[in-house]
Amino acid sequence: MKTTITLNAVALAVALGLTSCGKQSGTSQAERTANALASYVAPGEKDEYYLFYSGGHSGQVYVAGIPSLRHISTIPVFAPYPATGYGFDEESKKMLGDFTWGDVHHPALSQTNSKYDGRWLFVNDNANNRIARIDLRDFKTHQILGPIPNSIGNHGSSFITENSEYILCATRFSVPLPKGRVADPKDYEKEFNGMVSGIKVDPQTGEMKVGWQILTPPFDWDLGSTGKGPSSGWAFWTSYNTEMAHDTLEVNSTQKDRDLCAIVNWRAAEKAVGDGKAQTMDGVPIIDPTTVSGVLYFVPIGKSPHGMDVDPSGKWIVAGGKLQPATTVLNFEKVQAAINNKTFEGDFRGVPILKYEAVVEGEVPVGLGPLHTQYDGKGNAYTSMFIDSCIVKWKLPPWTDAEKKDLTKVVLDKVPTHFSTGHLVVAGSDTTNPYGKWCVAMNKLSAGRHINVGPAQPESSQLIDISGDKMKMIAEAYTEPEPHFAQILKVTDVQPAEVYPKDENKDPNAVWEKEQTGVTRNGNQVVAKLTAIRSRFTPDRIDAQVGDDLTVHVTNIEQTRDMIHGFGLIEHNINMVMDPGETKTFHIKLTKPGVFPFYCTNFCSALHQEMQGYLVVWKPGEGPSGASAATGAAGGTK
Ligand code: K7E
Ligand code: CUA
Repeated sequence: MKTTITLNAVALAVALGLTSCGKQSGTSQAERTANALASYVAPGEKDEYYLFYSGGHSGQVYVAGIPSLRHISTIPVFAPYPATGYGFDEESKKMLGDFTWGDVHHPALSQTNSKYDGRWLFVNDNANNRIARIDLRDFKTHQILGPIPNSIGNHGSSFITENSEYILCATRFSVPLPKGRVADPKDYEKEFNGMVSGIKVDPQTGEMKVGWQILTPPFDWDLGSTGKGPSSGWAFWTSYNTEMAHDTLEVNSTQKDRDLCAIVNWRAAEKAVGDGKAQTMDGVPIIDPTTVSGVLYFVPIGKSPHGMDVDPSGKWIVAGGKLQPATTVLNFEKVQAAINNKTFEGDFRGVPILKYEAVVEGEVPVGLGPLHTQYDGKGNAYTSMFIDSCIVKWKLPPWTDAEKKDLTKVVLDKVPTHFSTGHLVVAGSDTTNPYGKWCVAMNKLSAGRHINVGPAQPESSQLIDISGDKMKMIAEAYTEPEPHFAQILKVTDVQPAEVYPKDENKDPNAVWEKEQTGVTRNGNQVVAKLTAIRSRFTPDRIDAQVGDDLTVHVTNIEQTRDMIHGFGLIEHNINMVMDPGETKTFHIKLTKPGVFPFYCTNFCSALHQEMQGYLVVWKPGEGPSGASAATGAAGGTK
């Protein structure tokens, strides 16, 4: 209770700009020039890295460049995005299903041998329990999996294993399972459960499916991280609410000094399922760790922790304290020894709790509100401080005896951020080979540091040079709500396509020649196949009548990069956008008579404005024979 009040007071002070970690010193003209040059990408030059950051409840992923911090493009994932026609054509509409938003928190680049392989980017949806796969060949969403059965609040995800075998997810919320079962929240402890899910990724195609799940007590699982090297095959999550409160969580879930983190042996989970030790619920093999041992362990971490990040060596696992002014460093070798020697301090519902003192290397006094930790691969850790509003650089173990006695000695540097930093990202931190060099702080408050845009303000991102002993604040930019985590990928580590080659277009309704185009009728089914090329649609007239089911396939037959055409249909809420070589389809029921122009929505040429046509919807029984009788003439109904 007391902590909560203090915390709120501090948070308020931060919100008012009253406190921050260290003073922001004025910069000299020489420093300003040097900083400007460090992030300056001259016209015609290119950034060195991609920054993929989650768009939070916008449901999207944003792509920026580093070091410029310029926003370059938006990849729509969980929400329609008319700019690229996403959510309007049949394929993307089907992927979105019944939802028009999602809450993206943690993007994860695919890995091979714990290094980015430049193939896919996976993102989670906290709100509707989904995972999406973006293909880095075309920077587009190709699959949305979910809602995942038996899983509610897909926040502790998406954490990828060393060779992209699995996306691992843990639930933020607990409910009575299977979904649809109802119990009184007062019976939370007994009736509610959380879940850890292993989402299997096809190594060739990236196609995801739910592999297995591990039933957990109704703790609120928080951030997680996967192992590598010595911790290969393991994964780790923090939790809050091991109090198992079901109301007023602000108070009731912050009672204990320590919460239990989960240590999961995902290879053992996979094996247990193979050995037939799982029971099926809602079609998914479920492992109950109270009866299947070796899959799940707990370790106490103080207090209401948040981030949980494995370092590039795979030996050190760092938990952010959130309500404790320290990060906790676990030593995986000690974790392994404690498991082998059964150094437990009891159990929770049959799951062993590792003895805290046996597995902890130390608590590093980084300051107030440590959330997330990243690494540069040179033995340094960087922790974001929500309350202190700064990034703290500190030294990972091994520590000297003198350092062990006084861990303030391993805190090396602090740089103020503005304000209330959530996640931070260091380039390649979650691989065995971080690129180092750059860190981006993603701040929750921008507190009027930009031109006034009214009561709601954007988030801010700040670029920090971490290549030297001292961190250097270089630049800042503003972003749409709301970046949580991000991934940084070297531009040379990915090879995006320039166009969709014609031979690869397997859409049975693709048309490339005028002779293949046209409008055909079968009963009340009207099908139009169009080509789009600078600067015309062929055909540019579609006749139909009220009551018809109209299907329109448009193929962009260009094979030139960036020659994009749109198909916007007036007063029908349709806007498809076709990239070069792409075919898209929409389907509508025609309910109102009239003449409805359609036009190219994406500027494509000097005669872009002229790229238009008409959908003529006749009243039943009216119009030319083409509207009511079967047609199929090349060039459309005339
Ligand atoms: Cu810290 Cu969802 Cu990763 Cu936001 S979470 S900050
Ligand atoms: Cu085609 Cu504008």
